[in-house]
Amino acid sequence: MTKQDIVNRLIDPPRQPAVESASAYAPVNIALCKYWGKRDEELNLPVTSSLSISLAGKGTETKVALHDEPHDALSINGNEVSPTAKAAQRMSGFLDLFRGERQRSFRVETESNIPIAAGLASSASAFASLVKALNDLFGWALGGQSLSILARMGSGSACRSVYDGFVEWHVGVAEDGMDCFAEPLEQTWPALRLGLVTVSDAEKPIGSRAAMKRTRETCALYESWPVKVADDLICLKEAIRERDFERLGATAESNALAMHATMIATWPPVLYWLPESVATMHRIWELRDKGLPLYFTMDAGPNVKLLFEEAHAEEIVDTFPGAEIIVPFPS
Ligand code: 2P0
Repeated sequence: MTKQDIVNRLIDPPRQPAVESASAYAPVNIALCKYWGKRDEELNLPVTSSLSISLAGKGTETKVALHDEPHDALSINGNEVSPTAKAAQRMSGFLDLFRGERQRSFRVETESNIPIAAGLASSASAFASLVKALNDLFGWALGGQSLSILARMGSGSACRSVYDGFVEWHVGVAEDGMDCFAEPLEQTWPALRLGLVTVSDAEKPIGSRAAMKRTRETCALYESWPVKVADDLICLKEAIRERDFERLGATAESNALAMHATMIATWPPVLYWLPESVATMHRIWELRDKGLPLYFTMDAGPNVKLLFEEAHAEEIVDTFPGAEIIVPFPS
């Protein structure tokens, strides 16, 4: 099964654009229960479900149009990107799915307000916003499930960035992945806050795509990961329904640490933590021992994402003065 087979099922053969150009926005997301490992690398089908929270105001606006040049053009935050650069190649590879028989090329302009150094996966908001913009450009009128499936084929976690708020990505069972898409949860949590603690903005030693593949192939602990995820998803959804912050925080932190444990037990090992990451964890645990309801999550990098509620924002900002505070459910 190829990506093109799936695209051909979801959309009519490419036709003339419905409008001259189209723009769409998508937020980045941070997983409270992580996606780590694929059962199908071509279609980005995961081993487990996952659950994230979209960061309303942090994301990517993408404008797309067909153009008469022989090759695609990409600009990021106003700067033209060389067609040989990794980001341009990855985008063009994805756009190949939508060129049609005339092999048309595209001009894509993206503007992101994501703090580059904070280790947020900009590919998630980039692919989700690109898919939404293509939907408007060609007038496909696809619903959320189909948009999520298309975004997933650009980057797995992009399927969650199609929506705001809490989002669950269903693992599905079908070989073609047609039941593997994200859906928003109905609940909100206006008092919830995230704090981005940037430990390092250096390039990662290994990208998450390669790291999760290596984990699946060589980690003896990996068979316990889907068991952990199944439990954590139940806990997180209950915590969200009941607005039980301690349970939400504890489950998210434990899930992130379990994901990192599988990476560390991979060979060659994958360890994204730096000494400052570990120092930040100890600081969080100390504060928690003293009664502050503060938890963290971490992704495929050294930076730490704080989880807390509005009532404790002042104390947390004082302790982590460099942290960027995010309000995922703005009023
Ligand atoms: C997540 N990560 O759930 C996990 C936690 C990183 C750590 O989703 O290969 O960029 O494009 O499907 O989506 C990063 O993986 O990987 C990721 P691909 P993606 O947020």
